[in-house]
Amino acid sequence: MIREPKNPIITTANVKPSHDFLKVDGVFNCGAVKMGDEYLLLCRVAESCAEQPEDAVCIPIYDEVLDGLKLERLARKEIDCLYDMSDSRMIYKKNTGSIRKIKYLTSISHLRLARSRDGVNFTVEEKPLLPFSGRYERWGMEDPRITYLEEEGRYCITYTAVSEVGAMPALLITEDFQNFQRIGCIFPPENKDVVIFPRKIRGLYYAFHRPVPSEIGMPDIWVSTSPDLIHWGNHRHVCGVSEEGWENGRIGSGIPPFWTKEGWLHIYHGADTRNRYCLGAMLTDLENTDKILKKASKPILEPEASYETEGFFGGVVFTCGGVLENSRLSVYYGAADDKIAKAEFSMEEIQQALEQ
Ligand code: MAN
Repeated sequence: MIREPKNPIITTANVKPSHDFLKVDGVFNCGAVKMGDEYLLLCRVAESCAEQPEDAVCIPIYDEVLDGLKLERLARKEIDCLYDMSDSRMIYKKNTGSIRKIKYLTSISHLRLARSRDGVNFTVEEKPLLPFSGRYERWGMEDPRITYLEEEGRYCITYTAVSEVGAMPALLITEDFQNFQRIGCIFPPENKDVVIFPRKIRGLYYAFHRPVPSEIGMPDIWVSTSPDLIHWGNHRHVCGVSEEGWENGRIGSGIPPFWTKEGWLHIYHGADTRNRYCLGAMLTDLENTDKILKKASKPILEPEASYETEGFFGGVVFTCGGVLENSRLSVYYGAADDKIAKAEFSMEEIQQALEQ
């Protein structure tokens, strides 16, 4: 595995805020695709208020009635008694009994395209790819994945629509990254990390996803099928978190799976209970996609470089996209929830990792 020497390849310094009253907190977790001779990264850009007033903390929220951003004001004098702000990503409401309830996110994310001819030097577009839409995106759009449907010549973009009623996977379809068909939310909350397979199997679309049960069960990876990309069923459990070690907290799909002769190669993330995120690899059966043929026991990428261990939320490598060319897999990943980095793997070394 080779970390790109120019890492991190995209940072907040490369991204213009979407509004003059916002600042960019992070550019990370990007979907990736090669379209013609151009590499496209669809990045998650997280923004918060550029300047906070003395007496309040302001949080940008999309208001679907106004069809624009509004600011939620939390009075500073109330913060200590009402909210737990110890996690840089979210604000919890204190004293809600046994359930730890997220009250706000500290930033709002949108999707932004970055383009490159060489897969390393990217230019980030000046504006969001598309506006927020509807009440389920009030807290933003996160963690996009791109699947090129080989037989149809169109791209599926899955992302997490976030609002106070939950985190839900939503779907956009495009042929050109200019015109989009909004399919809306395809799984109920809480669910994240949806990746659609690039080919149909026995006439059906397939997707891995990650529901979050609140009582029985754990945040594990599941697979479901659909005749039309809208209605999903036939839910099957694929892989659970481990009892101990690097993936004992939560797991979720990363890159849409790659078809190989031996099976679907699936790069995913695993976090421990202390929220350290690594990348793992597994191979699932080409037809019975809930059957794991091989699984690497150790992570294929861990947060070790300083840009991975330090940042908005340190100790995180999180991928949503990669490009496979000539038996080399370029994995684009979010590092510490505020920048984008790249690591290159040969298919041989991934094969070897799957055997161990
Ligand atoms: C969440 C994910 C990502 C993020 C990680 C680490 O579970 O949805 O958006 O990168 O946590 O903070």
